[in-house]
Amino acid sequence: MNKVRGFFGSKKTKGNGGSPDDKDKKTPDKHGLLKEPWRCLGRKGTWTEKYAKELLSEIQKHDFKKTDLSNIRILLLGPVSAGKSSFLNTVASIDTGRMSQITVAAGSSSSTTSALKKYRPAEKLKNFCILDTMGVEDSDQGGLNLKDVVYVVKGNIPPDYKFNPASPIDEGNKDFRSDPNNKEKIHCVVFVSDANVIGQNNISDATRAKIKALQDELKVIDIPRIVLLTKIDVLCKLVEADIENVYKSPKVEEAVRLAQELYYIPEQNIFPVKNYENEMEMDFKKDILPLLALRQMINVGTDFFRSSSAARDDDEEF
Ligand SMILES: Nc1nc2c(ncn2[C@@H]2O[C@H](COP(=O)(O)OP(=O)(O)OP(=O)(O)O)[C@@H](O)[C@H]2O)c(=O)[nH]1
Ligand SMILES: [Mg+2]
Repeated sequence: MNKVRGFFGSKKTKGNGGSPDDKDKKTPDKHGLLKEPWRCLGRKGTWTEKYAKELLSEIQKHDFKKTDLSNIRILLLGPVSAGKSSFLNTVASIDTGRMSQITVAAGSSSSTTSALKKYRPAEKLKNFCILDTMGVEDSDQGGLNLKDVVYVVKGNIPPDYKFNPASPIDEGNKDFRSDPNNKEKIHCVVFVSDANVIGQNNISDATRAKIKALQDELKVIDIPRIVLLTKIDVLCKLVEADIENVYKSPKVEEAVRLAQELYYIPEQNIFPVKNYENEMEMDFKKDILPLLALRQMINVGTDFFRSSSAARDDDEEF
């Protein structure tokens, strides 16, 4: 058997087909869990408070002092009710160390969030800010318009801008920033997606078309893209019972595989999470998955910022 360990310790089997040994590992045990995890927490990773703290300090280690940037800017995109605002509240809760609600999260058929909301953690976390948006819906009549998304990513739209799905922003609008600086641009785009919708492979053709069109636009800018798969506790009862089961859950593994196909994003950039939603207390174990996702967002966002700044500096020499 020829195994290579991927990014974050994800396990991949080289060669075609799998040995009987591999098939055995893919067969769930009597509880319904895989015998071998489909991903590991990482070399040093354990489901402990110590590890949660280590992730927290890794996120803060970047030093932007010699640059004109103070924060990596992360944009959350996704359908209505995918869990975008809940992720923002989850990050705020980790930052403050207590259950925090800085934006309204509620299940509803039309988007609860309608303005571009910027959140910058200020207590335990630093180095990044997150922008929450209105849901991207299948039809162009409701939710965020594709044109608006591209303007947000390029930094043309200011925070607190109230979206109007019937009328996308245009360059003549008084709020339009025609020459955004580095601090105003997005450095990492995060597609937030309900793992239950993905897991049932229940994606409409209209949604697929919209995702494809968005991906094509974003590829031109070459901006890093990450997928957050939310509500894994609803998808898998074993995960609801114990978050540690996430990497042994066949349902979560399948949802990650389907997300990879839908978004054309490599597996190491797809993160299953369970947001804080109606908990009364924080739980360090539940902090670990959002922290792993955040760490990657900040790492790839930093790389993007540094390479685009380097390209700009090169341009200036001519
Ligand atoms: N069980 C569970 N529920 C979640 C999770 N994430 C979000 N929810 C619930 O899903 C519903 C929608 O979440 P929101 O965070 O409002 O979704 P949104 O993407 O911001 O939606 P819009 O702003 O309307 O576009 C809320 O009732 C949340 O409590 C999760 O990981 N697990
Ligand atoms: Mg919202």
